[in-house]
Amino acid sequence: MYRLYDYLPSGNGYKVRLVLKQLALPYELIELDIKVGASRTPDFLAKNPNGRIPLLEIPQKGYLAESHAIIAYLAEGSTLIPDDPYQRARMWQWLCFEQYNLEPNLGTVRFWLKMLGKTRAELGEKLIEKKKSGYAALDVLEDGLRERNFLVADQFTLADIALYAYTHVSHEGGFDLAPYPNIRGWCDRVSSQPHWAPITAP
Ligand SMILES: N[C@@H](CCC(=O)N[C@@H](CS)C(=O)NCC(=O)O)C(=O)O
Repeated sequence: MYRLYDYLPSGNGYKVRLVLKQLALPYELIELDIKVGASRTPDFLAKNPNGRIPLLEIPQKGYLAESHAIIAYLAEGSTLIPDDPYQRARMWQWLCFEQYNLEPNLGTVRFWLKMLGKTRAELGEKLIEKKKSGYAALDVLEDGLRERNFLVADQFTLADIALYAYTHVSHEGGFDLAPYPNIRGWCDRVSSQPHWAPITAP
């Protein structure tokens, strides 16, 4: 059975849990409290020298880090990855965008405000910059969803799971999705998929 090292509020971890659920793959969850450095212990660093969750332990193989590497491994051969090479590349385009433009802004602001309890005054200019970049990423996502049910190939893929993870909880970082009707409709479609579960569900 797979073993997943994770922290339930993590959007990166949530992507992996959603794919495991979607594909009905059984797994054991090992929860680590990253707020108190549980992913930075010598024991965990021996498993993932980058000191971060999610980390998947694959029987007879080893450890796999990085949410998008993990979900691509798990979903190999399923309908969550388009067959057509161009559509598959477009899925990867969104996955790369998520890691470079969306998660570092939406995810980080949420972590600072909700998980670490930092105040806006404490964060100052740093927060303003992250909010600006986060809204720029939301603009791109809103445009990418124009007249589309899902991001790629009109089918539910890893791109939807990965971009949904931090977007649907972006209000916890103070982002307002009211001006983004395409994103809001898409979030409803993603959460209506069979086997969907809320972010903190083990
Ligand atoms: N690019 C990585 C990012 C992983 C990451 O940033 N994990 C965070 C939680 S979302 C973490 O483990 N932070 C704890 C730490 O850095 O000590 C992925 O997509 O999995």
